[in-house]
Amino acid sequence: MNPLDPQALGQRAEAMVTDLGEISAEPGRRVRLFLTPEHRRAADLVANWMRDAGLSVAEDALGTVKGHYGEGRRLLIGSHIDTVIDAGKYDGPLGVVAGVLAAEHFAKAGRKLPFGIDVLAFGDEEGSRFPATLASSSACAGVFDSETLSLADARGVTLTEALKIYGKDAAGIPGAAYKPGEAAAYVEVHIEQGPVLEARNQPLGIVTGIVGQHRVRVTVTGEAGHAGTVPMGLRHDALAGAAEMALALESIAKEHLDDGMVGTVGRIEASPGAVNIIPGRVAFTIDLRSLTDGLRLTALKKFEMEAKRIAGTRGLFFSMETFHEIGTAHCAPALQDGLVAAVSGLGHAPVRLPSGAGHDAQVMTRLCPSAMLFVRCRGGVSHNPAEFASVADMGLAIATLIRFIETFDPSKLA
Ligand code: HGY
Ligand code: MN
Ligand code: MN
Repeated sequence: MNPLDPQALGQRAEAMVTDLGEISAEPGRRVRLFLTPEHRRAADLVANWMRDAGLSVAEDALGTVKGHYGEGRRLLIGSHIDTVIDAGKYDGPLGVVAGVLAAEHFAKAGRKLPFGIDVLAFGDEEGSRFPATLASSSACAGVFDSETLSLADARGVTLTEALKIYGKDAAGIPGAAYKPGEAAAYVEVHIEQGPVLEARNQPLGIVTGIVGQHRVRVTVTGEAGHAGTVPMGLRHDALAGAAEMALALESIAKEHLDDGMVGTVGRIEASPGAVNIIPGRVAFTIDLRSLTDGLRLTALKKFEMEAKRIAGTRGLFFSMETFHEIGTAHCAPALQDGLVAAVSGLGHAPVRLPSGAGHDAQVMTRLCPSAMLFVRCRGGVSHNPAEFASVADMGLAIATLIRFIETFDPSKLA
């Protein structure tokens, strides 16, 4: 086996993640959305990394950049290069950089493996531009929902139109899918985005499963009115009602802490939005997650009933619409064991843990056995510019990925 230098790998990863992190639509914060000029610049940077690493590069109809090494069934290694609004620089890019550096290790040595490696840079995991998420990995997994094409962003630009502007043709999306059997496995390196590894004082974790989630849009309609003249008892205040519903969501989620249930109202808009007008209409989002799909569905039903009761007592109208749902995905035990062996081989105690965050791996499990390697991040902070992973931990993760590849045997997977 070629010698590995985790520290050098970590330093290179930090430099690459930092370069990619400079690409943003806004000067003061990191915003890189699907099919935007920033996505184009990021994809071009990643494609150059892949070519320099000795990979051949292609791009599919949804803009996923694919770096190809070797022949035979594919070991897919990837993550996303889009971001949330005001993002950190590691969430997504670390997984792409890890794939490039791991593939380079074999390409530069001219190592012939009993399988090929495809490094994938997905353009839409966060769902920050269109009201859907995981579009690019869904296309690679052959499960892209064509209804997504008619979804529009905040400016009313549909995904179809955005693809055309980006120079892609939606007709090519089916061709983005790997053929059955072509992909032997998918592995994703990602920051943990939580506090567990830091609390356990361990650099790396092996993901057992990725929680299922619902994303729901709620609309509450009441009656706008003069903030000074309408007595409290005669109001139909949409915002006060929405606030009570948000608290109901919180208490429902707290009933299932043992299942890792979390409920979040991440965005709320009140109209007409003037200081002296009682809000007549409120729209807010719900993000509900839990390890057990059945519990999540029951909790959502319970929320809906509670929200209807609240609306009834306040003389409000209530409606809700699910715009994204994905079930809990279980990581392949054989791949988990391969990662555990690689982490242990590098002298670290492997921690197995679930992922409360969604990932491309969640949809790639529908294509092939999939697994994730988590990297400790400071304070568990993520979706925040303060996000941080150390050079040492990133280097260990890439060394682990290389060791995993050296022992990976597609024939051992069902
Ligand atoms: O929302 C998530 O869990 C992921 O970061 N997109
Ligand atoms: Mn994220
Ligand atoms: Mn991510």
